[in-house]
Amino acid sequence: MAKKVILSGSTATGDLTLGNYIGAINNWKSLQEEYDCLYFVADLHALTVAQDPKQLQERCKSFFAQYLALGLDPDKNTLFLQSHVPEHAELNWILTCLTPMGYLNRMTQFKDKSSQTKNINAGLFTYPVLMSADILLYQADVVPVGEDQKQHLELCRDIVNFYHNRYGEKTLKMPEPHIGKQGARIMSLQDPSKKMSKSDENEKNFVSIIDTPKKIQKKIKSAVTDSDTVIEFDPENKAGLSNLLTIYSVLSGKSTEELVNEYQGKMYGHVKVDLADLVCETLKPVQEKYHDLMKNEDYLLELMAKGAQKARVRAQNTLKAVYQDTGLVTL
Ligand code: ATP
Ligand code: LTN
Repeated sequence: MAKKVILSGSTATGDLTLGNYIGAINNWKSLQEEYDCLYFVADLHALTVAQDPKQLQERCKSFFAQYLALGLDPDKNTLFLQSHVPEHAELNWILTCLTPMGYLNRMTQFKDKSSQTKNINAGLFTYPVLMSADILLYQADVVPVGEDQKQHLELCRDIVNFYHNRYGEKTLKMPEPHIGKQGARIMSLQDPSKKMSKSDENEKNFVSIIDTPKKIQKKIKSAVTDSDTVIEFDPENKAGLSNLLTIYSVLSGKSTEELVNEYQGKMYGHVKVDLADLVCETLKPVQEKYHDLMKNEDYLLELMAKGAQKARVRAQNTLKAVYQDTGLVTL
């Protein structure tokens, strides 16, 4: 039987954070043995925020190297850049013409992001439609994402329903979201009421996977906790400490209860020191691999080209069927 298709991506708006690693990439990695996985760098999505062209170009290469360094295997998966497969932008247009404005108006990520930005572009508003195109081009069965993307996945499912009602059910597959239980939402280190984001203006809010050990130590030690001293896992009343315990738990493989027992009678500072060491230790081999990869740009570009070629064949098949369904003349 054919393997199930898994697809996911991350927006190239900064370096990957511990949140992305724990909430997404770690999960992607565990799926690569059993499934037919496609993972891409969402560089077109990054353009919804003003980007310096030179910086974006460098970042996309670095981002791709970060995927590889975190353990995504280019032989087991299809790894590519979104803009290298033009069918994403083409299907995006067809789906934009099917999506009611009212549905997009409900998207909370748009509301959050547009309230923080002065110049809001139409791409930020239609962002989830491009995301639907990404998924539907490859007939993905399952889309592993963090909790923040759940609403976008629901919109994608609505779009599939619209499409099925208008053009029939043979071309587009209905995708299912897959949201990991633990670590689905890692919070900001300075403001544990909001999620950790790689594009956060304040870099103290996140740990990037390529931060130096010194920076990692500093950021974790200065993470905001409460003024109490009792070690408890209580995300509502002790959001800062609980966030640190969640990260600790995922990276160590111990449950949060085990950690709470282990640190009973100790101070928050002890948790921070040990966690900072664990994060540095976990990221050490990742960073070594990353720096090696970055020394060899030709190799990175070669892998990108191979990934894009594999992805394109599949994307073209779906797009052709969509063009036929919608009444466009195909040659
Ligand atoms: P941006 O700051 O540009 O919004 P981001 O850090 O929120 O970026 P995305 O590229 O939007 O990251 O997300 C990539 C993947 O990582 C998605 O599956 C998303 O759900 C997951 N993810 C992002 N932030 C977190 C987080 N704080 N905790 C857990 N998972 C996360
Ligand atoms: N919007 C996603 C990144 C993304 C994505 C996708 C994830 C773009 N296209 C398709 C899954 C499937 C985010 O995590 N911000």
